[in-house]
Amino acid sequence: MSWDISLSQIACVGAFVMKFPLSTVVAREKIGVVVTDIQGDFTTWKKGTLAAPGTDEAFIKRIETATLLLRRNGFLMYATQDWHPIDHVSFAVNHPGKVPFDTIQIGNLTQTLWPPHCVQGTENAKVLLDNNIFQAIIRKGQRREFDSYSGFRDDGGNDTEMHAILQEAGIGKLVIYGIATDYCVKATAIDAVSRGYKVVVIEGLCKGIGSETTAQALREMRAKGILILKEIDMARIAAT
Ligand code: VGL
Ligand code: ZN
Repeated sequence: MSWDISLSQIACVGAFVMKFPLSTVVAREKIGVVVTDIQGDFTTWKKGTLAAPGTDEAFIKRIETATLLLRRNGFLMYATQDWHPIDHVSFAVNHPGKVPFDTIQIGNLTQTLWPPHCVQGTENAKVLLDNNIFQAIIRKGQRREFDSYSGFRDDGGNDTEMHAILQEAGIGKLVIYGIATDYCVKATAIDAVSRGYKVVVIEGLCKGIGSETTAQALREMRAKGILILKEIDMARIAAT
C-alpha cells in the first residue's frame, strides 16, 4: 500500500472544491410551474360556455410559447383541469329557477353558479396544450357536491394529489398562470402559500372572468406575499 498521492491528484480535488462550493452542491429548491385550466370552455377561442374575456387563439399561443420556454429552462411543469360531472353543484341548470352568476348558500359558503362547463369527457374540457409536456395534470371539481377553484383541494376540504406530487418532486417554489385570475389562479396561488411554497404569478399570462374580481384577486394575492410579475422574468423568479 503506498501513501503517495500525486500532486496532480491534489490539484484535481482542489479544482473540484473550487468549482463546486458547498452551497451549490447542496440540492437547490426546485421550481414548478402550474398552468391553470387552459381548457376550451374558459376560452373565447373555442367558444367556451364560461369564456374569460381576452382568451382568443393569440392568448393561448402566448401561453404555449411561455410554457415551452419555462420547460426548456428546467422547470417542472404541471397543469390543473376543471373536470365536473354533468350534475355538478356549481351549474345553474341544476338549481331550478337559478341562472348563471346567481349565488346560493351551501352551509356558510357562497357558491357562484355557472353555465355548465368542463364536463368530464367533453371536447371543451381538454387542456389545450400538449399534454405530454406536463409531469401531471391535476383534475379538480370531480365530486358533484363540491366546487374546487383551488388545484390543491375542493370546498369540502378534500385534497387533490397536487401537494403530494409537488413535495415528492422536491418543489419549493411555484410559478402560476392561466385562467381564471379571479378563481382558479387566485385560489391555487393562495393555497400554495399556505402550504409553504414561494409563489410567483405571471399577470400577463392570466385572464379573469370579471374585471372587478380580477383587480381584487391581484390585491389579495399581493397581500399574501405573492410576487405578481407582468411577464416572465427569469432573474426575478430566481431571486424570489
Ligand atoms: C373556475 C369558474 C368555474 C376556475 C372553475 O377554475 O377558474 N372558474 N369553475
Ligand atoms: Zn368549474
